[in-house]
Amino acid sequence: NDNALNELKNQLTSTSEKTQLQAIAQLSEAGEAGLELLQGFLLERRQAEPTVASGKAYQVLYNAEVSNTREFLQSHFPGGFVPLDGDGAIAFRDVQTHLAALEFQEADRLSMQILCQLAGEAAQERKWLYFTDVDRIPSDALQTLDRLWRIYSEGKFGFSVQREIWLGVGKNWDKMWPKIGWKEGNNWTRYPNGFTWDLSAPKGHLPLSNQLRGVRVIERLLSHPAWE
Ligand code: UYC
Repeated sequence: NDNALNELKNQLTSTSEKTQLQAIAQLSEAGEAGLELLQGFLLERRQAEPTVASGKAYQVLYNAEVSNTREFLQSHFPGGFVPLDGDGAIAFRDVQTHLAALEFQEADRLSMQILCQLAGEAAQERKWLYFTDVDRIPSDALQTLDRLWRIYSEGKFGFSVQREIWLGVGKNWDKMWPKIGWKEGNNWTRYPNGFTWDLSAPKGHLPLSNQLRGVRVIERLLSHPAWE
């Protein structure tokens, strides 16, 4: 009813991210009226910095499979919710599309591909990063990838999220791995099927960084000047 919808609409503007996310989840199940409120929410935030709440609202609408909603997104956000332009914009847009569609495995693969491309010719050919390559990756590229991962994951995924956890365990990798679901006891989580490719994953689970050649790559990624 109208009262309940109005209450949810108010909750969308809450300063608590959790309250916002709860309201979005309920609106996503409130039929066309709920979707319309979410559309209004996105329009009001079109010029603002994308947030976990606005990213979630976009994701819900993107996956709603309602033709009005599809037309709305197409006319107001034809290039995706986060405006991406400049060098390599197409690759970032691909990542955004998969994240919006909750296709986290493909988004993960493409993210690592972008990092290799930005890290120089050697890394691009090798298709994996050597730790000294990481410093060549521009901060704004890392920040863009991180923002995309965060806003389409309810704030769960992204390098900056991993960095907070890592700092929280005193940079101790042995404590880090089980926390983010990369190791259980003595067993490494197996790529790809051991990993959890949805939002039920633990905080910091994605994006992945292969540990086959040691921790120095992720160490450089999480200590990059981009996060200062
Ligand atoms: N893999 O185990 N991983 C691969 C992870 C390890 C291994 C790719 C993450 C431990 C091999 C990604 C973890 C290990 C390959 C990840 C993990 C291991 C491979 C694809 C938990 C054995 C085949 C991209 C830390 C004990 C490729 C890529 C190869 C692939 C990610 C084995 C994203 C987060 C130590 C044999 N693993 N990886 O890098 O190079 O190839 O042979 O971390």
